[in-house]
Amino acid sequence: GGPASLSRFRGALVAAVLGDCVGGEFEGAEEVPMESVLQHLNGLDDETKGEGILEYSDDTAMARCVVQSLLTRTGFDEQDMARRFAKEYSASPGRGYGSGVIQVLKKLSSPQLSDVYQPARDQFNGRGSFGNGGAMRAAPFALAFPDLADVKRFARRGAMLTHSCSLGYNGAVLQALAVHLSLQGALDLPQQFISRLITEMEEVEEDEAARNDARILKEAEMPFSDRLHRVRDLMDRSKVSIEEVISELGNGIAALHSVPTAIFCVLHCLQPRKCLPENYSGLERTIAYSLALGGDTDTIACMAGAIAGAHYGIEAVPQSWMRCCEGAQDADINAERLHMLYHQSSQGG
Ligand code: F2R
Ligand code: MG
Ligand code: MG
Repeated sequence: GGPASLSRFRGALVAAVLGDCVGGEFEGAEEVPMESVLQHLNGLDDETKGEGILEYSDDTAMARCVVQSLLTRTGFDEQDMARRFAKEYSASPGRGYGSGVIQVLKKLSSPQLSDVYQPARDQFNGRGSFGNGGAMRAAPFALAFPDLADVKRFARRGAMLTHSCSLGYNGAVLQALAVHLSLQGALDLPQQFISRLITEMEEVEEDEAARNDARILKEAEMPFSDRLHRVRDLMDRSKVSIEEVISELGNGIAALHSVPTAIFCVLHCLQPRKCLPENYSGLERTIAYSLALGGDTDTIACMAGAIAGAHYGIEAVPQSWMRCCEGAQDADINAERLHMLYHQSSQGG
């Protein structure tokens, strides 16, 4: 489809769920042989397996809250979104949430709470979380707002409900930007895509609070921009090993060690790769490659899935994968609703 087509919206939201569901198998594993990944993915073609056999985790649970909130409120409403996060956690606490964010979600359910951003600010002795929990649920912001400034602003504020450290919320901004650009067809020109992300993030990271957090955490002055430069360097190389990707970009639970990695997975898998089956679509390649990195596989595959799905569209999603993953059908329906909201907004309605 063309820029911002329905197929791209469906691809983005559905593939994020698939990445989370199929990635759960390997989350936390240090080494994941590609053979094991392909065996796991081939198993999804087994017709005898029931619907929704692979459960989604916190990544999808929170993204669903973001989607429902944006649709119900026809825009960003922090009170509503915070209430949905808290309610979802209390209804299904066993979705594999980060150990820190649980405190925030419990506090958000208090009727006495006057500032919904306060619990996030109290995390980690007032430093806030730099985990990737804000980024893993950021894709819907790109699917709700056509304007780039809105995508950045609301992805940031949506993440700050749980992640007040700039190394957490700026990861969400970067993920939402990547989905936004992919939706416009920007991955047709990969070099321009990465350059645009670098330019945007350099502007985002000019901020005093971001510079201060980076200093305290002893990271590069502009941590995400720095990692995106590394992504560009790796893209330019004819051969890159999984070990090099992990050592240059990371595969961990911090937004800084997973959002640029997810972006690299998408870029690296735009072409067929020797280690991956020839019959795989670009979307299948991206998800399989994300799992083979090990570490935070559900989240990296979820974020890479959203960016890749926005590029390839729903046609690249295997039906068998969709049948096996809890929440994939719901995502498909919600993508259509977001597509309507997005196009209403772009017409000024
Ligand atoms: N949590 C997991 N996976 C491991 C546990 C699975 C579960 N126990 C099970 O077996 O089912 N996955 C999910 O968590 C990630 C998103 O985490 P989020 O929402 O960012 O949480 P949190 O707690 O805010 O941060 C995660 C950890 O990062 C470290 N951290 C963050 N900020 C820190 C800071 N300022 N100082 C020190 N450490 C900081 C802490 O260890 C946090 O617990 C996704 O992978 C999702 O899939
Ligand atoms: Mg998870
Ligand atoms: Mg994870």
